[in-house]
Amino acid sequence: MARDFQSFLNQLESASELKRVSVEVDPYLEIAAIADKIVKQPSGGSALLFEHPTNNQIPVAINVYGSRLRMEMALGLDKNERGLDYVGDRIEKLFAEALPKPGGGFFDKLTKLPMLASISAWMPKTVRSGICQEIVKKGHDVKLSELPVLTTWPEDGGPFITMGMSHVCYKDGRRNMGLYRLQVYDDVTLGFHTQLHHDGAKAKSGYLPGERMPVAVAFGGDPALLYAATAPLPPFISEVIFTGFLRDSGIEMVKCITNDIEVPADSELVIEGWVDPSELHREGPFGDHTGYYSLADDYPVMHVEAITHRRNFVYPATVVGRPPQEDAYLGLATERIFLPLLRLMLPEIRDMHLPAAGAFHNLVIISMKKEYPGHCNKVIHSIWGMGQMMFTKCIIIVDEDIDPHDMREVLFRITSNVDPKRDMLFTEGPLDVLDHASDTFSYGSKTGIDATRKNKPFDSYKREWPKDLVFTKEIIEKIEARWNEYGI
Ligand SMILES: Cc1cc2nc3c(=O)[nH]c(=O)nc-3n(C[C@H](O)[C@H](O)[C@H](O)COP(=O)(O)O)c2cc1C
Ligand SMILES: [Mn+2]
Repeated sequence: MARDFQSFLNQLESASELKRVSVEVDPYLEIAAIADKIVKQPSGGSALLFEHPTNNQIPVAINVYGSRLRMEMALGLDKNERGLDYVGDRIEKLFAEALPKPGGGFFDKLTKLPMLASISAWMPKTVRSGICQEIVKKGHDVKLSELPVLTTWPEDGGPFITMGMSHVCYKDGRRNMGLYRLQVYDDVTLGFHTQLHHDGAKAKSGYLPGERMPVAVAFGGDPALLYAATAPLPPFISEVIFTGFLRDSGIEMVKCITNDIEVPADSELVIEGWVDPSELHREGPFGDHTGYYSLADDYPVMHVEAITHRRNFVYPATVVGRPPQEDAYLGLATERIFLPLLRLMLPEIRDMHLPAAGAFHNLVIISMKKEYPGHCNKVIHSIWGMGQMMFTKCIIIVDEDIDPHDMREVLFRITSNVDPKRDMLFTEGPLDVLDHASDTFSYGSKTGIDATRKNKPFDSYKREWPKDLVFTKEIIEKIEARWNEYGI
């Protein structure tokens, strides 16, 4: 089980999931254009290792997470027949085991001991040294221009770091790790793009103007870390402990050279520094995951104090852009892993699909079992109240027997079952800050569409709802048994 990025790349190469590019390729647009073409292949193409970026000795790895298989490999699930759904099963079991059984008494408590032991195994362990500090550069030796940072789209405001996991510390000591892009302004300053609704932004708002919030941006390490950095975890759950849960073993952490933040010891590269939340600078424009350039806006600046790395490090990058991109597979993992959690609160939900084209927040399709009048509306409103799902612009509900991943089926049900005036619900609420359709920043309208059959007694439909066209089991079996006879 690979626990550092380069071991993971080797594992991918052995599984024919990684291709090396040995000719010189330019980090300015060229690498991005190649990666964009590869990731749009049907199952995400292969991971790429650009061994010779122009004017640079540092190899660039891209599209590492860009397929369902590689996403599963990153979480150590490729040999598990439930794949990504297995993590959801574990979360469900964890909750089921944690809750005391009525009348369970002492023996019930005893059965919880193994669970408590495994939880302690997920905790990070502080170690004294790590490969990420084999080389330490401070003061005048800090030069961000030495990194092969990509410029991904022609009208981007500059080069952007896209696979750096920012570790920050709340004022009360809690830690947070998130994947936020960083615009390279010069050799020692970066744009710190923590969006309004994310924990990264909340952490910095606890610091007074002029105060320095320590930050460390780590790259690589256990391949599951990157997933955790993107997962919509509530603020009280540490992404590093969550990674320990995903891998069933805690991450080794080492203290930074210039501040008290701890970073995964097996990281490829770490950029240490600080952010004064009151110091803002123009950030962007940037070709974003919405498929458009997001407008330039003011964001905090990160001042770099040290760069540390392993002796021969690889620089991880990704292209953010018109879907599908590599992040669609991170989103797929979230869809599968968080479904059981959602079902803990909304057990009527059967399945859920966030199509890549909807860029995470634009479209969610849910299949559910309808049990009372207004049930679909209840689920739609609940989704709008659920963590980062609050951004969803359009929620579509289909019946429990409909596969929400089958877009042909979903479109058929929407177009045939929906009476638009009756079945479309409109409201207003928070939107992703990157949404451009609304007239107002981060606020706008939303719709919920009830595409279920309108059966009595739950719906006030006055006529008789027609039956679905289905062949009987007998006739299906008969034609299957005789299929070769037909000669077609
Ligand atoms: C490739 C990629 C780039 C991202 N860039 C940003 C970004 O620049 N700013 C941001 O706030 N979130 C960005 N995100 C989303 C966050 O990583 C994600 O919402 C995460 O759950 C936030 O965690 P937090 O709530 O702990 O801050 C990005 C996600 C991906 C997959
Ligand atoms: Mn968080």
